[in-house]
Amino acid sequence: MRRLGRGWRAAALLGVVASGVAGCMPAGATVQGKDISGLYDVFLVAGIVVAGIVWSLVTWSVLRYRRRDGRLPVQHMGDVRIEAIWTAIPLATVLALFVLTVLTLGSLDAVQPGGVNIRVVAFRWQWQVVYTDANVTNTGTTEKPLQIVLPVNTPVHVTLESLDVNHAMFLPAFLFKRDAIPGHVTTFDIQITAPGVYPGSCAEFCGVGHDAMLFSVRAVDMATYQAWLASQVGGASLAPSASAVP
Ligand SMILES: [Cu+2]
Repeated sequence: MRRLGRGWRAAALLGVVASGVAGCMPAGATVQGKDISGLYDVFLVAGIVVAGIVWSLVTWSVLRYRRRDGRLPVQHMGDVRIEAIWTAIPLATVLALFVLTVLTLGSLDAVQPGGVNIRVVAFRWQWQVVYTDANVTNTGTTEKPLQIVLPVNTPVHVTLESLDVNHAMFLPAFLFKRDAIPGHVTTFDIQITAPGVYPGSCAEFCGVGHDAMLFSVRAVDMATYQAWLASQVGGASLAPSASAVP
């Protein structure tokens, strides 16, 4: 019994560690990221429950039926009721997680009305953003990585492209990564919920300059965004256009 108690303590410790890890994960600074974060939480809790049940039962049966006098415990071969239960429970669990995943993917791909439009272009080895509503283009350099300025609490329609090889737009604080594939235009929406500067990078090894593909998103209120965008139109800070991209 003393060992059984230890098993329960280990299971409880596992729960505490898993909750701690979950607490360390970013909550998702976008509406879409919060959906992903909610899905992570469901999977984490389901994993803890399943691991707790399996490890407890394994520990219990190992200790309870450990070899003593060579006699076999009572055997339950071909018990249809037990087999039906241990087939139905995992099946229902996996189906529930599958349905939740499909629903979350649907909300991630949903396009909201209104908002602002940007085109993000990845190339070896930098990022370029085109504010298509204002015809403003900014390109990052190794010395001055691209900062994409966006309004908070507004749907942002992003069109993602690559000019050469596979890249990936990765924003850890948004719990978001999307591949940029040459010849394939990818579109998605993000809606940032809190002002701030969110670092991003390329998450697909794309050659020797891969490590230079850093960028950030600066989220500001709508008035600041519009003032900033107006300052960029025809301004001296206008970065090289797409024709300057190698
Ligand atoms: Cu890249």
